[in-house]
Amino acid sequence: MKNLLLTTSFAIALSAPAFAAGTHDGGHGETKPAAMMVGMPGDAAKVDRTIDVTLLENDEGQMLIESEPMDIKEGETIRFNITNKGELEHEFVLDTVERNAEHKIEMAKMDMEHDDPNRIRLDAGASGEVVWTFSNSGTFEAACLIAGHYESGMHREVAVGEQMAQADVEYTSGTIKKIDAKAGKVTIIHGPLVTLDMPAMTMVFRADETMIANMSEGQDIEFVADRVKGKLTVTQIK
Ligand SMILES: [Cu+2]
Repeated sequence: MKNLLLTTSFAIALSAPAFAAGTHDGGHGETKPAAMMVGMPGDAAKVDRTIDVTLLENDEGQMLIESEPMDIKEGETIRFNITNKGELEHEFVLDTVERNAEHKIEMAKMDMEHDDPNRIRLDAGASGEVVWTFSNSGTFEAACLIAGHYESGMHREVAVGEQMAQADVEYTSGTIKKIDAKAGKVTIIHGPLVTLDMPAMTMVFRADETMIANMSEGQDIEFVADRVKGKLTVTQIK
């Protein structure tokens, strides 16, 4: 019955891109969102990037999930490339901290081997992958819920941040003093560049052809500048 419910919920999630909410009775008796809080199974053909993960025990008796920081942007699809370099069997489960805590209690009572898309169980030396789309921002968790492993250190924060909205970009106002199209340079009398920690002044920036084509000397602009390959560059203009 559980598999049937999961299949149904994923079909709904896949057929409706704007799918937001909806609940059904999960296999463990609690009410579970059809698409989980932590996100939904990702499309392996549309992976944004890969995070390598190592599961292992160390000499100090700790059990660890090692990887680069799991800082993810909302909407990103990640391939977790997971290798169990330990001597014991381990899991990699993506979920909310709360749900991991609930499942950990159940796992302590009875070791269950799940076959859900948000988790994988690996024998010592084995590797595998979880492809996951993080559709909601928030703080989630990667963990191993085999009895005692979480307590020995097998959990790691998964931070999913909101996509930087256009409104969050700091535009600075300026006046174009001079354009050198050939050199790809533009001189701008500008206000403080907050993100670059620079006061108001007149400075030469790099800009690409397309950007320069839309500029004229004496024009008042709103722009965003950043360091690109070490050079101050106009990256956006309006
Ligand atoms: Cu483990």
